Parts: sequence; C-alpha cells; structure tokens
Amino acid sequence: MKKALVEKAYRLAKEQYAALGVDTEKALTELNKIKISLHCWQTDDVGGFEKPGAELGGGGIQVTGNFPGKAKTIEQMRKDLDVVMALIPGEQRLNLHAIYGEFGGKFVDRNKIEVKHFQGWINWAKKRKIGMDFNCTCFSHPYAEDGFTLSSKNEKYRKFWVEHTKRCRAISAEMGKQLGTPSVHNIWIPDGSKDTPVDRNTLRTLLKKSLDEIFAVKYPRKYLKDSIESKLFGMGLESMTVGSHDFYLGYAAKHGTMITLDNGHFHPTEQVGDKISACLQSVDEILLHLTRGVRWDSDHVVTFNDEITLIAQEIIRAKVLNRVNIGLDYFDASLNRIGAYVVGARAVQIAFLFALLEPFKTLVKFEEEGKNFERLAMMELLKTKPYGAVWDYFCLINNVPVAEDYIETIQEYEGNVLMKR
Ligand code: RNT
Ligand code: ZN
Repeated sequence: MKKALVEKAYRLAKEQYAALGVDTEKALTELNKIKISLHCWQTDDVGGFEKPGAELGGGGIQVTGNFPGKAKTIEQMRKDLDVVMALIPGEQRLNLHAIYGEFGGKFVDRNKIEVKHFQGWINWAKKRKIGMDFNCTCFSHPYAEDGFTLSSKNEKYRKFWVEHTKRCRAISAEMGKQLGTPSVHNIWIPDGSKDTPVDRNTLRTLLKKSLDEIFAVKYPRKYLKDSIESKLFGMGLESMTVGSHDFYLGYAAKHGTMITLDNGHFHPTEQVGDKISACLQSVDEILLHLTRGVRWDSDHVVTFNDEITLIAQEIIRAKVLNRVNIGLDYFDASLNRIGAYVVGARAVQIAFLFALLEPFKTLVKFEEEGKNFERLAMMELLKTKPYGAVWDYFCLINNVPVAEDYIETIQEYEGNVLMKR
C-alpha cells in the first residue's frame, strides 16, 4: 500500500478521533507496549520434536487438516517464526511447549528433560531480544493414554507427571533468568472422563496434591510466574474435567498462582472479557490463551470478533495491562499455518487498538448519569470510526507490510519454502 495514502488516511482518522477526545498518538504508543506470546505449536500442529514425525496424540485436543508445509525440524520452525515475527508489528514473545526441546536425535523422556535441551531456544530468543514462556506437555504420551496425568490414581504415572512439571518449571525459571524477563509457566492437563464418573473427589484431591508437590519448589517471581489453566470439557472428556475453572480459580486464589483464561474453554455464552475484572480481585495476574471457539471446538484461528474485542476493552478500561499476560492458543492445519499465525496475532492487536481508541471517560460519564441510550449510541458509533487507518499507520511506522500487503509475502513464502518441504 502506498505510504502517502496511509499517512493521509491516518491524518484524517486522527482528526476524527480527536473530535471525540481520543488521542491516536497515545493509543499507538500504548499499543506498542503490548506483547503477545506466540504459541510455537501453530507451526507444526502440536507435534513437537521428541521423535521424528511426532503428532499430537489424544488428550482432549485435536488438530484437523493437512495443509502442506508444516515445520518438521527445529530449523524449519525457527525460520517460520522469523517470518511470522517480521509480519507482526512490535515486539513479541515466544511460547514453547516441553516437546519442542533439542533432544539431539535421542529419545529423552519427559521426566528427564533439562535446561540443556532448551538452551538453543534461549540463545535464539536472546539474539532476538525477546522473552520466553513455557508449558509442561502432559499429553501425547503413553502415560497419558488412560486420560489422567497429574490426577492419576496410578501413583507411578502421577509421580512421573509431577517430575515432568517440576522440571518444566525449573527450565522456565532459567529462561526468565537468562532473558531478563519473567517466564510464564502454564499447566494444562487433559484429565477428565467421557462418561459420568463416580469418584470426582479423589481425582481432584490428587490433582491438588500434585500441584502442592510441584509448587513446593519456589522460584523468584522475576524469573518465573506460574499459571494454571482450566477447561470445561474436551473431546473424549465430555462429562467431567478434573481441572475445572472452580478448581483452579480456588487454587490460584489460595496459593498465589496466576489463572489462565482460555476463551475456548468456557460455555459459549460465557465471556472471558467479563471474567478479567472478576478474577483480578483475587489473583494478582492472569494469563490469556486467545483463541476462537466454534461450537464445541476451541482452537480456531483468532479473528477480530466481539469476544476478543471485549477482552481487550476490559483490560484497557480497567488499566490492568501490567497484570495480564497475553498468549495465543490455536492450531489449524487446514490453511497456511504461517498465514493463520499472522492473522490471529494481528487480530489481537487490532482488538487492542480498537479498545485504546475508545473515549472511555465519556462513556463512563454517560453510564454514571444513567444515559444508557447515549452510551449505546456511542459504542455503536465507534464501530464506524476509521480505526483501520490507524492500524495501517501502526504497521507502517513499525516497518511491517501494511494492510493486504502481508498476504503476498506469505504467498511467496508458501511457494518458495513451504511447498518444497
Ligand atoms: C488445551 C489447552 C492448552 C493447549 C496447549 C497446547 O485445551 O488450551 O493450552 O492448547 O497447551
Ligand atoms: Zn489453552
């Protein structure tokens, strides 16, 4: 897109927003501070590098589609990530799962992983001056096949997963230490049951016991921030999830961990945007897993929809950006994975920009004066304002392709690299 045109459109947009009392320059400065943690698993459908050709196995999550070009090696994945990061304005973070270590062609079981398997990634992040987040991988493993990990009644398995998660926290803390920015470690487990269980209580008691064992090891918060992720149900675990929202929110509030809100993990009529100010009364920080739920599935590519907009608005309105860690979580193998990655990350940024361009004070004033028509009218009006012109300008000043231009870059990468894999 022509630079002069982008600048001209921005000037007009700036004037229109100024008329509403909104400072677009300030919005752009704020937007630049928002970092998104990029979920590495979008590049290879949650396969990982434990063994060649590894694929996501069970555990209540599924990837569908067979679009060619998925990353099969760490080198390919890093190349893809560089392309993704070059197409997203601003600075981001990298979010790694434990199955993405550099295991040197040997099989290293999950209860044996160490910092050395991730040092290459840490160096990679150091070079790019970005922070890293981490996740234990409590799925796609023979010891998770019966559907239970940290809540397993099989003591051998439960201990195995506790050991794995402890090691993951140690690795995560080392990432935070070396990179000079706290690393968020997130725990999600697939434990649950397809049919109605009769002993929910023992399973939840076991999960609590495992978490207590895991968190008994303390790390400075400047290195590591712990988070726990709930889910309403998963594929094959329709009747009960051990780590439900009630379970984890209670645990987080009592033990001082963060809570992960994945917006694909609730009933479709529940809004994660509404949960932010609710949870932040009792927990210090939140980790978001931004995704797009479609009917019963939770992992479609994020788009700029009402759900994501409300999440961004609630964070900006409540001024809690410093207490919310933003991560993506989706995996779609039915379209160009790099393209999907960029579409989702940009959608999140656009939602934040939209939220930053809101005349909050005016709206609150209407609300406090009981002027509900005026509040509604203004919120509708904002949807017609030229935030797209501000977004294009943001891309321009950040030296990334503006508007539709990034589509072509991805098409070229698809032809030159992805299709040749
Ligand atoms: C699964 C959870 C979890 C995973 C990733 C791969 O439902 O959302 O966060 O998607 O850890
Ligand atoms: Zn998630």
